[in-house]
Amino acid sequence: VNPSPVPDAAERPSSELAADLAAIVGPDHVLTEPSVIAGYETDWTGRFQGTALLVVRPRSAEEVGAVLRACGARGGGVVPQGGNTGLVGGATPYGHVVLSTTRLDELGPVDEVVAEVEVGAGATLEAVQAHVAPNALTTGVDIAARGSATIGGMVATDAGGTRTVRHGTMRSQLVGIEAVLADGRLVRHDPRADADAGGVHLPSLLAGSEGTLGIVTRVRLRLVPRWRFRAVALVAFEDLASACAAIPRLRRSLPDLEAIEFVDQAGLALVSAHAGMAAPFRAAPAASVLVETAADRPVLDELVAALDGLPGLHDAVAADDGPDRTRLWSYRERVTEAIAAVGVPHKLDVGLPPATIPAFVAALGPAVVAAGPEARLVVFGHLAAGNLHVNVLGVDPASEQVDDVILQLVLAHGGSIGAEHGIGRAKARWLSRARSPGELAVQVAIKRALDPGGLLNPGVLDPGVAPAHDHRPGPDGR
Ligand code: FAD
Ligand code: 2HG
Ligand code: ZN
Repeated sequence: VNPSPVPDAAERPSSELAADLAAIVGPDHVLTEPSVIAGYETDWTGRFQGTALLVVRPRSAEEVGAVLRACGARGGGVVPQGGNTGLVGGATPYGHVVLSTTRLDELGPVDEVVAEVEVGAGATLEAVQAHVAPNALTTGVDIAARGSATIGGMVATDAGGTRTVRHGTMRSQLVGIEAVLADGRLVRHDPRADADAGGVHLPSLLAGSEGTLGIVTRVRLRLVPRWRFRAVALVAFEDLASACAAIPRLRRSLPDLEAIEFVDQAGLALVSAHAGMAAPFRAAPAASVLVETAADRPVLDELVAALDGLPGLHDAVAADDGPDRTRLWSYRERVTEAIAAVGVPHKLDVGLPPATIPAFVAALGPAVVAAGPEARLVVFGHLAAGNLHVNVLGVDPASEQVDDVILQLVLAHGGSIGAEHGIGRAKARWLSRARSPGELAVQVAIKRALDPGGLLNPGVLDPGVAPAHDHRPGPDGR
């Protein structure tokens, strides 16, 4: 998907800028060779394909500041990029400089007293999890892209994942933050004590800001216990309504509930075939739900008892920690990679009020069929959070028609157009439909105050952005 040119996209590669940046970060960390920068120009799905003026890889917050000052002086946008696993085109450059954060990967000492750790924004989630594991701690947020996704990218998108039912999203894990603003100024929120309130909360301002307000360089993260015992069950429900009705019962009966995740029939078939795993149930269920509980005491019996007698439950497979648990999680965690192996999907990460989920999903089928004879629907996601991932395969990646139909359906069901992946470029033009005018005015005012030149991530989270691919009327008829 190639958005209409943003004003600075006409800027040509500048050897002068490259030389200025090389003086800041060293020549090895300014990349201009087309074959080397190709990986920074396309998103994880392959749907968003842009071009980078160049890629610059600073090693410290001071270098980030100097890079932004140099880029600001020349004009032209800067796109922050971490692991490039984002799914809304938010880290894809369209003639911009890519500022890669992966060298900001320091791992600070673990503070066991308060269960916190300070890490560089470019550290991957997996590296942080491995770093704190010897202290019997882990991160509150966990996502399948842990091997590449960076802490800075996860803060910028306010990532959710499979444990939000227990620990909330990335925003809730933030104790302190360091960032560089568009003019190169360093700002920090570094509380001396855990109890610290009052004033504008910088971590909250930057969480979910998708690289448009500042470049996150360092983060102090709250950690959670790495429980000694886990139990997981993959449960077959006769329909999605029964699966949804089970949520409050499971919340009540499982005090240590960590995940309630959903995969539809198409998703389960796709992932089984892709991963070479046998189908988990004899009859393919309409709704497969993965339930996990974790504590410092054995929890498998408790989980099995909680499932007993749930209305609409047809079958279940349960396991405690070990290879069987990994296998059961694969049916959920590997759906994204199974979809990617088949084609370039349209991805709509949306939030729904729980009561509307069955009706919403029932309405998706006919809506997607109308998108074309080849269209294939896969729905899965974080059921307890009302967060569904609607994926459509077999539709021209450049067309936005099916995206519009689905987002319209989301709003008609009282839902939200972005749940955990962010808005990026993919959904920017829908912002004016999904947020109140007052809320948008505040967002625009904050952006103007912190980045008056519009240097950071042009087009992302921008309610005034032109339709991403072509000039068909937008959702509000413009
Ligand atoms: P990038 O893709 O590099 O960037 C994402 C956004 O953040 C862009 O707007 C970018 O400009 C901005 N950004 C990056 N770094 C910084 C920084 N240091 N400062 C300021 N802005 C920055 N997401 C979920 O929420 N939950 C999931 O369960 C989940 N599972 C996934 C599973 C797979 C297999 C894949 C491929 C993706 C998944 N994602 C999930 C999406 C993705 O991993 C998250 O959005 C993640 O937070 C992106 O991190 P990143 O480092 O790759 O960011
Ligand atoms: C997940 O929950 C991710 O697995 C990816 O958020 C969702 O691929 C998707 O649509
Ligand atoms: Zn998700």
